[in-house]
Amino acid sequence: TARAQPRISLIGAPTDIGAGHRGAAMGPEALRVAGLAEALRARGLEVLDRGNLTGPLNPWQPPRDGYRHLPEVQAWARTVADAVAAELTQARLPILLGGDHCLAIGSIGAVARHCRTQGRNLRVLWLDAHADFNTHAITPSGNIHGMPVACLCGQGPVELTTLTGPAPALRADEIRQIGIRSVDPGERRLVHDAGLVIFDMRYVDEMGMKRAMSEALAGLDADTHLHVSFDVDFLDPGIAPGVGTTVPGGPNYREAQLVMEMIADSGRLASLDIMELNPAFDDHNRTALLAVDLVESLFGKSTLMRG
Ligand code: B3U
Ligand code: MN
Ligand code: MN
Repeated sequence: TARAQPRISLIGAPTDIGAGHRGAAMGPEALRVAGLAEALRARGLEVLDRGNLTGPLNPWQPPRDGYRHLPEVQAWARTVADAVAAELTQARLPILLGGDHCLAIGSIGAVARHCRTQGRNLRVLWLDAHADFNTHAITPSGNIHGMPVACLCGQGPVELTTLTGPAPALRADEIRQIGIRSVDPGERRLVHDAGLVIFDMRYVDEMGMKRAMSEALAGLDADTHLHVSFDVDFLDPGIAPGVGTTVPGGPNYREAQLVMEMIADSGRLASLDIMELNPAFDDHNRTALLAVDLVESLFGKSTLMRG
């Protein structure tokens, strides 16, 4: 049976406030130039581009007490949370165009709050080279884009852990991480102690992406809200050079397509972040075009009628 087509809202968050390199602030425009809205409309989806949010400029300061730009990150994440919440209230599917990954504290915080008030189950798929589970005590950089998962799970500064309500916004058992291949020494213990379920590249190498994704998507029910937080550095740098922190050995094109197709087949996708795209590192917008291609598959482009 045909499912109702989601009504999509694009929300630009042009900032690199939580990153270690400048340039992710140009991500939203690069995704627009690569034709994101047009590609989704060509799939028959209704798409509204809400334009860009605004927030503090990047003061480019060293870390203070283990955090770079904490007040500015809080301001951006709050604005993102409000914008995402407004779309969910209108039963629309928000796509956050990052911007660096610290903003997922806002988007996922809003999604989690929405699910709690609606009594819906929540599953977050975190596609990333990094676990993003650092804290001020163990971060090698002070960059808050390395901390959003910890913050969402209640570990972090009160300014970020209670952004959208009482901490924790998320339970670790609601998250599945895929593609992980860079975890800092102190972070290793934290993700273990938190009980995060991680399908790292070792797992993908041994078991295959199909198995990893089947397990990551297992247990969704008709009422589960599925949120995908797609850090573009998830992809192998050979196909996706346009990110600030490349890590070799990521999913190739076929594996990435399979990830998106299996999510599409679940029929549960209800919100999405596209994060860390950095046009300053890209080659003629190649990585943005790839992200658009993958998002088309996420919305069912490559799915044949089966059975
Ligand atoms: N784990 C490192 C590097 C990093 C995390 N996320 C990104 N880079 N994009 C850190 O600084 O926390
Ligand atoms: Mn990330
Ligand atoms: Mn990353």
